[in-house]
Amino acid sequence: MQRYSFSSLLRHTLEGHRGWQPAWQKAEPKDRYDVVVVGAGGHGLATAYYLAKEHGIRNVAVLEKGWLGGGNTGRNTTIIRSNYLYDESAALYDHAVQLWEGLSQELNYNVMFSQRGVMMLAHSEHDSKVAKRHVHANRLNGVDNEWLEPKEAKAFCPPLNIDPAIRYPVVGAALQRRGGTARHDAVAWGYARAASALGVDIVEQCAVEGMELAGDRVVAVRTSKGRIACDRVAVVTAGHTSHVMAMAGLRMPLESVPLQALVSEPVKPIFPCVVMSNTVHAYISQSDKGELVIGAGTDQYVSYSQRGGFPVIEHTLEAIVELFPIFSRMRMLRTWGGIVDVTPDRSPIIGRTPVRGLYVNAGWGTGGFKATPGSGHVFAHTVAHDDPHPIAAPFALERFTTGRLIDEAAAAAVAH
Ligand code: FAD
Ligand code: PYC
Repeated sequence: MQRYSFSSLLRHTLEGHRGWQPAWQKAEPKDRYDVVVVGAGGHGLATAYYLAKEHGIRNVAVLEKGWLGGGNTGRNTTIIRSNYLYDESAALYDHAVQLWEGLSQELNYNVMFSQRGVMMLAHSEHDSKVAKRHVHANRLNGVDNEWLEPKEAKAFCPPLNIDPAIRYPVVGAALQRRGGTARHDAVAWGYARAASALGVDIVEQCAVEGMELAGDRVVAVRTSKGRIACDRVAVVTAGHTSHVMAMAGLRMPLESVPLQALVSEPVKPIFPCVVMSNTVHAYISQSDKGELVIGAGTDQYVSYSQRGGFPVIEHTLEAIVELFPIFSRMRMLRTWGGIVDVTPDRSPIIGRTPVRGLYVNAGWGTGGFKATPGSGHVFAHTVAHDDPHPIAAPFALERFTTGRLIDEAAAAAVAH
């Protein structure tokens, strides 16, 4: 790995970065791979990295129709937590948090993981009962979570308005101290660099446009850069999963809807943690640059437009201003949207499909960024062994025929 001294950094800057070694190699596709990963978001890149690192499968291509990290990975509000209700989910999301805790060292790349605490507000008796149920279930699973009374919530997050007369009064909050945020782009870049160093080909501007089956087995993908033969295909395309899986004749239990976010002008450090209100679909943190990062709810119609409806952010900002009156005069700089793939039970789908050699990792909906390392880790195992990783097994596609759903609508926060 190339290292830079201060004088070489200065020289590179003055020379306009001429001769600067790229973090990952821009590859052109070969004719054949052992595994083709479709989608260079965080999950696809993490999958490729763990395939190479932990399973010795290095003849791997990651094909991306746009630019690396340009999907939901680069569009999300970066909240990380593992306070989900069911045992299966606690295992999956906490596996991810444990990997986050060592990820900068693992990748030798600073992903800026910051465990500043995620506090989820309760605004009614119903909310507080649901939140307390999550607190108890989490603790039984060894996942940290604690109940705070309004004054304790305010002590943890001083800008919070706990006046009981407001429209969404704060009656308490569930706090996961190990939760926090990470830098989304750095996660994609870190995994890309590490995977590329292990021999994985990362091919941008290469859309998968079709799949070739021989009987019930996938044997190749057709792309905008030509046909690529392969033994296995791992689809990790978030909001485009229904479209990609249809190329193999499969219909997915997914709906793709826009989810949007926005950032304010940067200000000095003022907001020390992450706060979410699932009832009003509003969540907020402050980036290291100083911007307030604010997220809204989903639009309630299927769309691939990568932008959301104005009434949705208007509703979110009304709630934010009421909960944090000190932000009422902040100016918002930009908004954007991403297409999220939502399952009926708000849990992901990870595993094999009825087509042999074809695997899918999708349905993370509004909440997959937090799972990136864990998702890639268990999916790589599943693809490498053609057998689900024990943590991934409950999340197989078959649950929609057996009825063993994992209903995380309350924990999924914004996808209900
Ligand atoms: P992506 O990053 O979307 O990667 C999929 C890639 O597949 C894309 O780059 C796409 O271009 C590519 N692709 C699609 N079709 C093809 C094709 N035919 N050929 C080749 N490539 C293709 N999650 C959290 O945990 N915390 C949050 O705070 C949070 N906030 C969010 C806020 C917003 C506004 C949005 C939109 C999402 C949020 N999420 C959050 C959800 C999270 O962003 C996603 O679940 C996660 O990033 C999905 O990662 P991915 O790698 O699976 O998908
Ligand atoms: O899943 O924690 C989450 C989340 C926050 C904002 C969007 N999703």
